[in-house]
Amino acid sequence: MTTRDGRHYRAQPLTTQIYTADPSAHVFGGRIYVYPSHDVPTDIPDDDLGSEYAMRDYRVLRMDRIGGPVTVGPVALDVKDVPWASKQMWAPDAAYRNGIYYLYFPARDRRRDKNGLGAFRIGVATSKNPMGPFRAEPQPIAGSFSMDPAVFTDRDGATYMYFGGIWGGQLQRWTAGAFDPNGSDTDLHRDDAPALSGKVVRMGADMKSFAETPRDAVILDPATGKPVLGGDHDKRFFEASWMFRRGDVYYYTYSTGDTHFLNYATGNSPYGPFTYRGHILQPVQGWTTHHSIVEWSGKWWLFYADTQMSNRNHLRNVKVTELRFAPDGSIPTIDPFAP
Ligand code: FUB
Repeated sequence: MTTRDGRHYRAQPLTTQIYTADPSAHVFGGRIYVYPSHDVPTDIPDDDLGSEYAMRDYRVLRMDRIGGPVTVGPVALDVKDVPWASKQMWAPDAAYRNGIYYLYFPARDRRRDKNGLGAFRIGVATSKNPMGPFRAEPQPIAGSFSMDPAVFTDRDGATYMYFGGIWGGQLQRWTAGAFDPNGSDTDLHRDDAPALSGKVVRMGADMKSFAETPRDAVILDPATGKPVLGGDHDKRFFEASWMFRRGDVYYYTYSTGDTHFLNYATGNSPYGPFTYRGHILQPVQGWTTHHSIVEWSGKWWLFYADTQMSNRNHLRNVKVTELRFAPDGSIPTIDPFAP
């Protein structure tokens, strides 16, 4: 299929049954499970806070092989069953430990500040089935804030959550350690200062708590050896953290938001710092770009989303394509419109 202006889509939607975005893919028990956002139609106009992303529940996708049939699960978690959450069930992730599946998700806290704006928090829900249904903990994870959780378990069994996002993800409102309802809607407007960082935190053994205070996942500019600057929108972190390890290299990957790239930076520790290496994916059709990367059947795969089905920013569809590595570990940039 081609775009409205005649370009060729690299991949086709994994499902056309529902709108899906922010795909977090995992291999559990030899099958591939994708934990996406479940986009829904709304008349809410697009704004810098992402108000049009008014999602209310999650549904899990399952496939036996990449390219094979995709099963769309029933509702795995609904906002009405999350005691602390009010709205905007944004990008989730999942993990498995000792017979339990964990679903991590951001949502707006019901407790509202004086301006009526709920801060984003990150919650956790559990199930014995990777497709759910998941049962939510009554409170968000203590010490959590902002959104886009991505959970990574290292070879030594330690598990880390990467999270955060600027603009609608609110990281710019947390610089003083507490939520500032009067903070900027976008970023700090300090182009010559280090950019806001995504966060990384080691999880407690219960997989439902933070074992420490979240730290900055700092991205260094290879040209200066210093943190990427706030004004460098092609390189700086915006949202959509994802971590994977290949050999002894930790790949911290993320979206640049308003410049619409997926980027990667590498380091030798799950905490970073990470040195910026380049773009993974050129801009897709649609405003947001958000992904996951998994190894399956001897190859690496990039799950991402665009707006092929709707041509509307808030009604997305997830896709998958192969991701390759050069001999030096670099990732050749993928063109979402090339065959
Ligand atoms: O899907 C809602 C938000 O849009 C996600 O949390 C962001 O990563 C962006 O994809």
